[in-house]
Amino acid sequence: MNRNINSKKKTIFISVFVLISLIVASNVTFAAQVPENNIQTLIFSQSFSIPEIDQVNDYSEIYVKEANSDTIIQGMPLLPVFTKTFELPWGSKIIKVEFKQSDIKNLPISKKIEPIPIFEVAGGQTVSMKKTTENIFYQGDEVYPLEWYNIQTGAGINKNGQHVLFVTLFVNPVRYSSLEDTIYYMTDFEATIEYKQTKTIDFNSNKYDLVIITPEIFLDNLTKLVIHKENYGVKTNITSLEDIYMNYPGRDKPEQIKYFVKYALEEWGIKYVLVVGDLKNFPIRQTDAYPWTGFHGNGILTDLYYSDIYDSNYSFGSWDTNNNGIYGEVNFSHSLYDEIEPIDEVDLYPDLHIGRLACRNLNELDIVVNKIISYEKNTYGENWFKKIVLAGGDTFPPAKLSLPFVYEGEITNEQVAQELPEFEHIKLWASKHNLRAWTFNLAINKGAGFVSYAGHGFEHGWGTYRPNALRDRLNFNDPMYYISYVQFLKNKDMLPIIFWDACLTAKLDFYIKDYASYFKPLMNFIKLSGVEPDPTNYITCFAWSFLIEEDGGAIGTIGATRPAYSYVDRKGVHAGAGYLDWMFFKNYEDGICFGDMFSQAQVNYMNDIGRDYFTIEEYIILGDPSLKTGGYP
Ligand SMILES: [Ca+2]
Ligand SMILES: [Ca+2]
Ligand SMILES: [Ca+2]
Repeated sequence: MNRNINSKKKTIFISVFVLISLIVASNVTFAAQVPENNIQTLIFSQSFSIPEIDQVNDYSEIYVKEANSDTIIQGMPLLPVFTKTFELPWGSKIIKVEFKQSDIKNLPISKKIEPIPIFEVAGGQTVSMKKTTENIFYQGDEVYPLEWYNIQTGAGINKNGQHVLFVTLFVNPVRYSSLEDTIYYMTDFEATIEYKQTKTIDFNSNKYDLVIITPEIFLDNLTKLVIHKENYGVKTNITSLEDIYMNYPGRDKPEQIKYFVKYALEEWGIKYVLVVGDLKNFPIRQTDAYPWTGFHGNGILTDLYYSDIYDSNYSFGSWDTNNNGIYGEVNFSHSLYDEIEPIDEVDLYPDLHIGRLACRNLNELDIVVNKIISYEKNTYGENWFKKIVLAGGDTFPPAKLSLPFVYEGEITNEQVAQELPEFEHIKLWASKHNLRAWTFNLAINKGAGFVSYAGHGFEHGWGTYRPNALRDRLNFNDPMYYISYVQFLKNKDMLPIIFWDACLTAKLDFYIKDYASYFKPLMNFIKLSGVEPDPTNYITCFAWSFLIEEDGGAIGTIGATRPAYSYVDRKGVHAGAGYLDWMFFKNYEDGICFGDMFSQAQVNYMNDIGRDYFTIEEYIILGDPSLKTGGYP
């Protein structure tokens, strides 16, 4: 493969752009000239207010005004974090980091600092949150977090579609000793980062914008979509899987596909990859980053594998750096601090945008292709588009060990709503008594550009609790929605993009035994029959069912291939599925493509919180990533 690396002009352009954008950001200075040895320097400083201490119930809560994030390690103390992300030109390598903090001061505290809840699988179906100071940290003499700061790098695309190196500083302005009942804090710091350019690639060949990868059986029926995309100036290539398997190297089929995507990125300058087929027709990567093995599957299914091409050293991201055939390995055997240790180096920052049409057959493909064409042609300027349906309830009622009167789904919905001030907000909330299967369908039938549901989810539907429910299992008193209700959607051409901030809705390997786990008689019947069901006999999952609904449904959905967690309290959304949900809508702007919104949500998540392998990998797009939201003018 010939790589074009001689585009000096473009490299200079990007350096200048980054220089300007960073100087505009507060408190950042750059060396004005590039010295001869090519080493550049970035200096960033920040002051912090003195920490405020609040006593809430049995715990102390710590606030630092300038902090923009929190610690998120389950079972450990909840402390403020300050994060700052820099975008360096693609190919930059960090040579040196210097971090100088002010003199450290301390304050005594009278109550233990509030622990972060532990998410546990409870009742065989859903996940509960448990707050406890059982963690060995609370009895020990360590100071937490262990360091004043750490730094994270990843190679990916930014909001403007440029390939960059993300460099994020995570600073802990407050550290805590439980044994001494004391917090230690800084009032300012200065960080100096030296870096130099080690590599360049010209990603701007502009031969194609979009590559559709499909098994041959779907080729002919995709011609219509290619013509439509070309008509709107989206240069589209279509390549068959059979071709890729003949011509590209790789240890297995997903790796061959990934090498082809890398080729298309470097030689053609593509931005979008659309893969076509369910798991029988198009493979997916299974990774190890799943904490609840055996509970609705083993390992995580993810298409991000195909779009995270480079690691932070700009090498091909194999996701199996120890070469043992297990991808995205992590160590969940909790150390003292309950941290997840990566074993394989996985970058996770997407280098292009990906989505999947999980078609089982030509009939499903034709339905979805027709919907995409009609959506992009007819949506522009329609009033219905500027509405968002926000659905949620009390995701973790007191029976799930959460405080009363904290309605996590509704809190998440509210944060999403604030990101879309120009949209009409249709709130279907358990606390308003208007969240029901029929009100959900009615709201979609009236037309909405987006739907955000935050609550519990299954392979075949959703359900959430009424406020302060005292039961720990959902029942018919709670708002519930099943896959069989999708057929009653008659929203025709008014097709929303739906974010399922919930477990399992995109479990592409859904099969009869998953279903039976909810219905004991069916499970008993399977056991009695003595025949082990075929796990590759896939059933249509909930998120996909909205795309193949002919009279309406959705134009695209985002869902989890495995159970998910969401960390939300009365102060807002901190991590997990809810954070990704919030970031997805935060990235909406007029005319943005579906895939760009989602990739930037992934980037924001990692820059704000860190590499949460579980959440970032398990969420996938079902739909066309190059879909123009709101249609073409
Ligand atoms: Ca491995
Ligand atoms: Ca990457
Ligand atoms: Ca709650």
